[in-house]
Amino acid sequence: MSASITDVRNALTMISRVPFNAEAPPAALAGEVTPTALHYVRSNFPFPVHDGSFTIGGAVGTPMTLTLDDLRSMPASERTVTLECAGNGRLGQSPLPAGEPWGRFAVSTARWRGVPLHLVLRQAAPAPDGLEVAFRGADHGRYARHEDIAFVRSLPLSHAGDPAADILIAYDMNSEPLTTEHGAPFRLIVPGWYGMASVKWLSRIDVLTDRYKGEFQTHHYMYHRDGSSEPVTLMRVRARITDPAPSSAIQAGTYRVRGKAWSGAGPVTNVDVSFTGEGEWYPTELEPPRGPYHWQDWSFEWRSVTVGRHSLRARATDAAGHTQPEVPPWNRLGYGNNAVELQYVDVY
Ligand SMILES: Nc1nc2c(c(=O)[nH]1)N[C@H]1C(S)=C(S)[C@@H](COP(=O)(O)O)O[C@H]1N2
Ligand SMILES: [Mo]
Repeated sequence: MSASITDVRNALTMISRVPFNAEAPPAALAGEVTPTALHYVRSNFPFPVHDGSFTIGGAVGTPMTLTLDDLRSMPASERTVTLECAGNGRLGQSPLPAGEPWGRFAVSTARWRGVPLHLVLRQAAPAPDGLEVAFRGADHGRYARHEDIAFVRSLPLSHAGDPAADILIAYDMNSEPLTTEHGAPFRLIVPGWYGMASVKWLSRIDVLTDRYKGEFQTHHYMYHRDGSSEPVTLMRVRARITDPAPSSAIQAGTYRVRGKAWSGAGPVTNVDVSFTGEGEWYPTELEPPRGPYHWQDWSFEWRSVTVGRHSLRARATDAAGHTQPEVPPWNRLGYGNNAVELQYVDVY
């Protein structure tokens, strides 16, 4: 076991040891990016052994195998991307769904560097009747009713091959080579989507002429509710108060409340705060956006704070017109809980 994995295990809040799942510490989410050792980790299987290359095949004119050196010799892009697990906030859903018991900190932001996916796909020359692209991780194991399956997710070819989608095959995270837990030697980064789309430990890319129907595409990562189901895709709009920190006490007077907000469906256009239950909402000040996929900083000057307990809430709205609900949106597997969070603060 490498030193970096041990460090991460000590710094994060562990949810499960094998497969390794852990939340970021709340304090790590106040910064511009999350330090790699504090970035949440989500894995469905034990960390795999990776042979250092991946193959592009299926319905393509030019199948090929690429190594890390091959990728590093191609044109590179860097993107700062906020990644959130679809199961983040599951503990806030009621009745409690099955699944990893994520609290609120399966969300982080990192700077990813790698090759734009569309360049690699173009070299492989997808067939004209290509419909989807399936991405396979090297990790595998027993899962649900399966003896041994790999982690595989697909995207529509129209999205995977679109330069404007800014999808990367990333090999660096925060200017260092990817660590094992974040998908070394290379992984997909799909900006705007919940984390499951960003396949780690990439081992195969296949262009398909049919819809992909694997476990992680059509059984898990689906919103199941009232007999209907819908795939989990873009991150829902969400705001978070980072300062004052959870369970902190502050002095009476004036206090600048700070936080983050993000959405996969477009820029955050408003964040409002409230200081009472069912109370009035006040608009906050948004900082200039740092980038299209980077969480949005906001702040609010909270004046003449009186002694006692106060209930703080922040509510974000995005350019697509989505606003956070007050009540957690329930679904059977507990995905996409973007309900307004309550953070109480004791003032002395
Ligand atoms: N190969 C593989 N890729 C994967 C997963 C996995 O289990 N196996 N988990 C996905 C999920 S559900 C999330 S939320 C993100 C988490 O990425 P991180 O561990 O780097 O934070 O990885 C995604 N990529
Ligand atoms: Mo996830």
